[in-house]
Amino acid sequence: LWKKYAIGEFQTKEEFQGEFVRHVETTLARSLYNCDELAAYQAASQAIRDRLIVAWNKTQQKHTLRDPKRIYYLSLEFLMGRAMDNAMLNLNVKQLTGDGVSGFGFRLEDLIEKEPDAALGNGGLGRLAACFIDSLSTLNYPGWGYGLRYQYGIFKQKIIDGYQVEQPDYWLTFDNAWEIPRTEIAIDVMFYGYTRKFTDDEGKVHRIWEGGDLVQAVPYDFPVPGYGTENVNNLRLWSSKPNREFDFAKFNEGAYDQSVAEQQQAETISAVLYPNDNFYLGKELRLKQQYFWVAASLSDIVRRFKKSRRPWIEFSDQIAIQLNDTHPTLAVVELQRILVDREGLDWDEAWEIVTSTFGYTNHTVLPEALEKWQVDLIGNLLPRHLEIIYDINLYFLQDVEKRFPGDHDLLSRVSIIEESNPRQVRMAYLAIIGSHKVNGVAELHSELIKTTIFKDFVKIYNEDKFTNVTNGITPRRWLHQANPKLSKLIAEKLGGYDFLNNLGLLKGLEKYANDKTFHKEWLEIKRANKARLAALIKSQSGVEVDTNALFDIQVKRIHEYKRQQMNIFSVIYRYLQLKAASPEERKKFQKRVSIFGGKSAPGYYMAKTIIKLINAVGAVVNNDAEIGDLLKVVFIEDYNVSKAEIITPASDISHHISTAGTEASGTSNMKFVLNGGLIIGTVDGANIEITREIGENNIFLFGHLAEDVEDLRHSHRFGHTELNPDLQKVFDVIESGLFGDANIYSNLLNSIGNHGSDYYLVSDDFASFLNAQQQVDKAYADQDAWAQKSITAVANMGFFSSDRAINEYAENIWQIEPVPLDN
Ligand code: 26Q
Repeated sequence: LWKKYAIGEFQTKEEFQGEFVRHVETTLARSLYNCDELAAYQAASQAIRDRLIVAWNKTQQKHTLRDPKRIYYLSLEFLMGRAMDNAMLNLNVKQLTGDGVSGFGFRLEDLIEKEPDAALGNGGLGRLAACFIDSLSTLNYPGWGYGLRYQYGIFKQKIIDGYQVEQPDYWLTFDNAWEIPRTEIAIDVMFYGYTRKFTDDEGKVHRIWEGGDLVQAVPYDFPVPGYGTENVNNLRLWSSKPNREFDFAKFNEGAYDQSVAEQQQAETISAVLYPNDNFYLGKELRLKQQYFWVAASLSDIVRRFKKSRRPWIEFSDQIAIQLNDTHPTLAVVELQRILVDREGLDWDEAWEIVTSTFGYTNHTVLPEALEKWQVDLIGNLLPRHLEIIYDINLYFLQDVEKRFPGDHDLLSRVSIIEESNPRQVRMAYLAIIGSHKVNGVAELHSELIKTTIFKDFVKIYNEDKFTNVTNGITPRRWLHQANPKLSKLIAEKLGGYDFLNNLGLLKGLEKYANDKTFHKEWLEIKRANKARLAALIKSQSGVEVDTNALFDIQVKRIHEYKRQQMNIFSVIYRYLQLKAASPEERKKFQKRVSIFGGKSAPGYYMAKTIIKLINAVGAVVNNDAEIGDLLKVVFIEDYNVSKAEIITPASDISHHISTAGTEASGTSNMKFVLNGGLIIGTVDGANIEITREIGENNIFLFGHLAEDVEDLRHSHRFGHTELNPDLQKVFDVIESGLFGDANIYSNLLNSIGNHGSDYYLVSDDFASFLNAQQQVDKAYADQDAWAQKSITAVANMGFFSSDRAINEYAENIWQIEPVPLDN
């Protein structure tokens, strides 16, 4: 395969070294004698970039020539992580690059570490977008990502005195080899202004939008290489720049200072990623970001379509646009505006094009995460768009009224406009109405949206407007790159690396599930990965952990619904049991390292309290000589994609313990199992499908089911529910001040006990959770049985490749085909 499709000219170490030296001397204007690690990383990345660009150009030319239907994936987040290792693996040049740089006295691992993460996302949704564009390229689909080029990614997390402190992530300090600025394609985007009626020569009445402020959108292109193919797709990220003409006017009036101030205003639009995960904040700047990115992307897409000189009716035969959550929903309105106001199409004809172009993916049922923008905010910033939203709503409600005459409750329930004070635009409803398909991200989630938040729309539309595409992850980054040892062992058994393009082939491992020699190799790799994580922990927090201990991991955004609080309460419970035990009894306990990581939204008080509690527990437990290696509690600072690549392969068990019905899918659950870690989880999100695939003997499930949650919450409100007694013991010791001033934790504890609502059912699930933990300890004691579970699980993870997910989108939603490779 590689011979046929290998990209790039440097075939040998020497040729690479020639390119490397050229870049040190010309691109960096330095000499080899004055080349430190950072410069070496930069030179190596430039050499690899050149190879990428060659293939990228070929791919884009081929697509221009053949003009196939393309998918545009609109996402306000792309959590890409580092690019170099991935590019080397996909271009199949890692070995020779490593040999090449070592000839100059560098270690490739050290150079890789010099690259800052492209952390342009919060968590699951952003990382999903990154996995999806990897799969689009790998499967030879013509597909582009469109996003924002934030100057500051998700903040860097410091832990100071046990508390989270945020620091800005300015990731563009050094030249970024992985992006190509396209200053020549800058696009003007308008804000504010007013609308005006106007009659054309034929007496037709139009409304136009004018008189607003202009900001320029400059694209930066990020090549996205596929694996085992020469196909390289494009991720286009927009950066905001002041509009030159606009500046000049002010400048000429002599208002130089004001002109510069406005310039800075324009630049703020793409300055910073909003750090809330699963939480909606109605800030004007966020709305500006959304429109800026949507308008630039659509202008680009429409321009490309117009170059083909096809009739408008063919628009959706050529173009599919996927809305990654409601963040790009204004695209529905913007396309309708372009078609009607600018291109002169009739409303109905335009609307048909719009609705056959868009698909909408929902990622949450949490009410606090659903976007609703104040009508006045939209009306002021985007006056024409508000008019169009009202028209879309009018026609929609007229249709509903015709089909369900007299049902006024229904009309007010499904109206895009919520008649609250102030009035709000319900973005999810607009996205549903403007799309031909709506999908959830795991089976349970897709059922839940049909029966809860969107149930009226199921009645209004055909049931098959709503569908499911279960999430997936790319095995290239999350197995091959993150866990090279395991990938190699698997390749040895399966006779090659084909499984990286066809993850179903992992099934071939099943026949080794009872092979004791294989168990040894398998567990040895786990041990090595645990040692790698232990070194990271030691270097960061100074805590020494025993790699013989069971590594128990929960890394993800900190959120009450994800229930890190329940996990740390169970750790405290374990500590109390250890303390109460005699030295003899203690020896029977399974050694554990309880590892946490994740960021809290800066303004999320409860989540920050949970972080403080975890760190405070660590400070007590880790310094208790009586306990020693029996229990360690670690909080890993600044969890990000690069750290996930170290952490994921090192887990024995990981936690995916959201209150049933709250986690739409989860994707780290898939990463952990693919790397041979088992999981303890609730019957929620993709855990359910993981169980179905790998077998219920190979997962530790616990807790109430989604269907019971409503009743339980009701009983909290009206019944007298006692706190679980074991949880009460935990609360007692927290309140005794063992982990510092108890007042710090009182709001957290009162949200659960003390007549708190315990909305996330921590107390209701606690007994079942402790029981599942015991099962884990018991199972881990038999290492061969454990290895057998782990191997069986990995063998059955093929379904969770993002390649499978992307093929489903392509077939059922986008109607796109791969573009075959040239020979
Ligand atoms: C909205 C408005 C204003 C500011 C921020 C936001 C915002 C930002 C990010 C709202 C939500 C998000 C992120 C949501 C997210 O990551 N959801 C996760 O998506 C994953 C991929 O489908 C799922 O696996 C997770 O279950 C889901 O929580």
